[in-house]
Amino acid sequence: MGPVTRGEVTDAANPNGDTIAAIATAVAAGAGSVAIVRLSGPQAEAIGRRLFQAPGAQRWESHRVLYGHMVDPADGRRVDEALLLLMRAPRSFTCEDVVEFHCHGGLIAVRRVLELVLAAGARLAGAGEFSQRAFLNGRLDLTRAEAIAEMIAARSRRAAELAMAGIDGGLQRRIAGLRERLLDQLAELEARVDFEEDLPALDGTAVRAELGAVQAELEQLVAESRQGELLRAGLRVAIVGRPNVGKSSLLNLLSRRERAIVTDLPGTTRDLLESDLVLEGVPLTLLDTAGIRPTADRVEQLGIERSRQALAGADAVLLLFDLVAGWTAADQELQALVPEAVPLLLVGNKCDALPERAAAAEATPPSPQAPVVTISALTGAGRDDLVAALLGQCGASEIQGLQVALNGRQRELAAAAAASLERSLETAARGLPWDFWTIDLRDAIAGLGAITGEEVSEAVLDRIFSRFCIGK
Ligand SMILES: Nc1nc2c(ncn2[C@@H]2O[C@H](COP(=O)(O)OP(=O)(O)OP(=O)(O)O)[C@@H](O)[C@H]2O)c(=O)[nH]1
Ligand SMILES: [Mg+2]
Repeated sequence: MGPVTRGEVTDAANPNGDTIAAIATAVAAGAGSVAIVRLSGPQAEAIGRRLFQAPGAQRWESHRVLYGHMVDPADGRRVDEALLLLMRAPRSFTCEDVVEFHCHGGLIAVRRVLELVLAAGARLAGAGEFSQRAFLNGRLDLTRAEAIAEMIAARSRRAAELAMAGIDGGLQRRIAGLRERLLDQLAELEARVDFEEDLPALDGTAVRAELGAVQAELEQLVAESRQGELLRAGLRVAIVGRPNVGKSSLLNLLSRRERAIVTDLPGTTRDLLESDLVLEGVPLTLLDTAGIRPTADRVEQLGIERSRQALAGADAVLLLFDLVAGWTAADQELQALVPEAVPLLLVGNKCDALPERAAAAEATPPSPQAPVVTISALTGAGRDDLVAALLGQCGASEIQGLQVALNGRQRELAAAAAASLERSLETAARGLPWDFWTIDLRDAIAGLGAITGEEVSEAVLDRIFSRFCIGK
């Protein structure tokens, strides 16, 4: 499939001229007091007029709210009391005629309204179809559309801020700026291919410097994207350790509530316990696990098996040990279970129970293979150091300064573009003629165009928007 054309309202986005509809708000019983059914397309207003009765002399004008009732045209019965918002093309999210019914939030009523809308000639929207139309009609570039989906999925305030920067076009401007710079160089090179004699000589060194500068900036964006990924997806952090070292106490400390049962009996936690929290803006799922030890107890064995699985599947591991007992052979064995690639922190707990803080050093492993922090899950001492060390180990400590962040799709394209520029620079270094330089340069430009949606195929678009939620 070839690249799609954007910018011609309705034609490109909506070849069949159909009108789509969906419930645009969260769908769960009792979840909200208002629910919105949204329609977009040429029939939106006609369907609205058919199903909505506005009493008195209210006028059907664009960007005006009408009060009235949703009515079933089959029997004239009122289905809900509602507000109607009409936004005529092109002044709407999709650049098409849009009608929104703001109904009462009950699930039954809003589904009934959607049924009426569909019976009146609208088609149920696919996932992300409103956003896809907005994109195809030139209302948004691809990075902004993706940022909207990220805003909806954001699990922390920092993640939402980053999504907002994307909605504002921060990423689009950055990428479009780099693409422009490459296009400038391409134009110079191509001109020399055709009209070398008529033009002033081209300074190859300057071209190479510019390509190199763009490449470096792309590589930096790729490197920073890891931080953005953490913000979007969050981290799964497993707390593991021998029984009674204070794992559940640590979970309670970090989640600031009595989430897990704590007792002085070893083997208290029998099953995995998850707690969602946000540390320094990073969303985190913390897993409290059953203490690992040899045991004949069947239930405890099953719990320990789950601990091992959690340990293997985590993005980071906090291996807790008891400072009073010191670092033991059993702790060392546990450490061997942590896969090498997984960021690991050794956390000495119960420092409050040591006679003096200096003694902690003697209780920690003699030649640690991972950073060591000492804390007290009981008093909270060392909590901030632990959080900083954990985020540092996971490469998340730069998150506060992040301005824009590529998602997975964008990162792949940016990395490929940087690699193309690298090849182009190698060609240049070998002293080959100008037209050889342009081959990889063109690929880099196309890759950046695919990030913003300037150059992207229909199949890729479908894949991107199908990840959005229905009604967006
Ligand atoms: N003095 C002191 N006691 C602690 C500290 N952290 C936990 N404890 C005590 O250690 C005991 C075990 O704590 P838990 O949090 O249940 O330990 P656990 O690692 O979850 O134990 P299991 O679930 O059995 O594996 C309890 O009596 C806690 O009060 C600490 O920092 N200092
Ligand atoms: Mg426990």
